[in-house]
Amino acid sequence: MIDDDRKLRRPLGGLRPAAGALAGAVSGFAALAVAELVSAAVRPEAGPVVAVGGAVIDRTPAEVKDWAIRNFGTDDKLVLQTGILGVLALVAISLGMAALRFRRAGAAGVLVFGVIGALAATTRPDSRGLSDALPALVGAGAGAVLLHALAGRPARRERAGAGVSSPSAADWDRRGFVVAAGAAAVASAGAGALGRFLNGSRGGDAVASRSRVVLPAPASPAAAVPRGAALRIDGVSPFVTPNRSFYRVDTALVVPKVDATTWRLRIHGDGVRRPRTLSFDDLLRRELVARDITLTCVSNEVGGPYVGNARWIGVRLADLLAECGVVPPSRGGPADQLVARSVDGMTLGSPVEDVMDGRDALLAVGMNGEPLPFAHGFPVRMVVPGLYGYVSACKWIEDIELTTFASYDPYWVRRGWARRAPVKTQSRIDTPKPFARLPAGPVTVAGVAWAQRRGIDRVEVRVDDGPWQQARLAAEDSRDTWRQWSFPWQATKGGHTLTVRATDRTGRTQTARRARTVPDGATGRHSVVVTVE
Ligand SMILES: Nc1nc2c(c(=O)[nH]1)N[C@H]1C(S)=C(S)[C@@H](COP(=O)(O)O)O[C@H]1N2
Ligand SMILES: [Mo]
Repeated sequence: MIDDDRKLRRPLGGLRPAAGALAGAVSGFAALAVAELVSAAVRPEAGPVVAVGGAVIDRTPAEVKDWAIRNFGTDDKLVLQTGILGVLALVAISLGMAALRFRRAGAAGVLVFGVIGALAATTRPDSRGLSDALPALVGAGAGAVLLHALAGRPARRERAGAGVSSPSAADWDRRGFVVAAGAAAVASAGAGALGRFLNGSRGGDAVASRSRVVLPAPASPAAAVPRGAALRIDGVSPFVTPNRSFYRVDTALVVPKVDATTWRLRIHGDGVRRPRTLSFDDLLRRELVARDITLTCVSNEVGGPYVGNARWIGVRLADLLAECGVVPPSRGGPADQLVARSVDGMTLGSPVEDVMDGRDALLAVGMNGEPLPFAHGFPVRMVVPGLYGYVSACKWIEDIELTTFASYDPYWVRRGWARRAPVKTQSRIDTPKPFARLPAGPVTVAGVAWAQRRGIDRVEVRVDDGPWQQARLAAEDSRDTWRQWSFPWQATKGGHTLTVRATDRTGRTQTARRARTVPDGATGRHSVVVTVE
């Protein structure tokens, strides 16, 4: 045992560092693969990469999160997980190289990372307790044992006898090592693939419950979208955003799959004289309304993509709250903040006053004619017209607590975002695209503008430093939806900057002052530079 190390050093000869790196990489891979397999038995959210990723997201300052969204868009989570895997690969390789010299220390290093993963998994807000530690611990255990074995894989015992000609001891041992490492890698790939498969096919009950949902016809249907609300112009965002292209912003590395048949929503807190717990069927039995509402993310840059318009079906939250005995603060109620909590531990806080002021604040069960997609909050989410998503649109909701702004800061507020965040008036040029090359002559400039709760009254376009010229507004669906606009432009040769601004029904024109998204939404005007040839 004592001279394991020496034995290895000799046969592997000049390949020592490479062998160490390989041993480390294979052991790290094995650890993650076993963790993946165990997470399929526990729950996918407990997997170490998911858990550490979640912990990183939670600790990411608002500026950095915004930078990530800006640069990677909805791929931000993929980038994060790839980054974590990259770091782990480097660590594993280093540990493998260290293990050749300090065999125990290498294995211990792997275990340390297992403990980090386990800590992350058990301290997630949606953690189910100690069982969440298992994937990381078992995975790291497997990785540590493997690294210990590979790093110390003894040379061929002097079985062949010194005098017997064998091609080369070094070759034999090198091959033995490579075979062992290769076998471990193949076995790990199998375990990992099985884990992936099981994690991917999990949530069967949730999927089945969603496919069985039949949304009743809303007692209060949405008014038909007026003819003329949707312009027939190439390149303009469609008036209704299809579910598959609706933007998605959330912190969930694994999309929660909630079984609607066991789902419950609890309503409780300050001034809730009749607390209630509702099932999905309880909601479907209530009067359903359908409403077109444009949803916007506070992280949307001027001209950015995080805005979409859908026809939501749901129950009116204000009615439900009133039945529970909730009174808005303006009528003496004690609670001014409604905190919504999701199954993944997210918290979002909305002003009770806004939710109960007569607007169509919904507990939505349907989106564009189908049950909510899993990524958009199945079975139930909130949608409140006029408020940015992070202060209103809780997906996978399971709890509503009435409280005060003074006594509780929800998730995003703790990370530097504003407590209250009504949507700001904004407009966007959808066509032409930035840096487009266009032929001289007539060009249709077009896009969307939104000022939920207020409505859009005017959109103007400016070419270079010219005068503001009125764009043609499409018909208004409701003041809670965005409004398309178009502007016929006689494009002349050269480079041009097109700028847009909107004026809402309060008469206020979108400010030119640029503000960043943090803390309560970007301001400024969208412009697009084009070249006319
Ligand atoms: N559970 C949960 N709900 C959430 C979030 C989240 O991270 N977790 N993000 C919010 C934010 S910031 C926005 S903008 C909207 C986006 O909704 P969408 O993904 O359906 O477009 O969901 C909100 N609801
Ligand atoms: Mo958001």
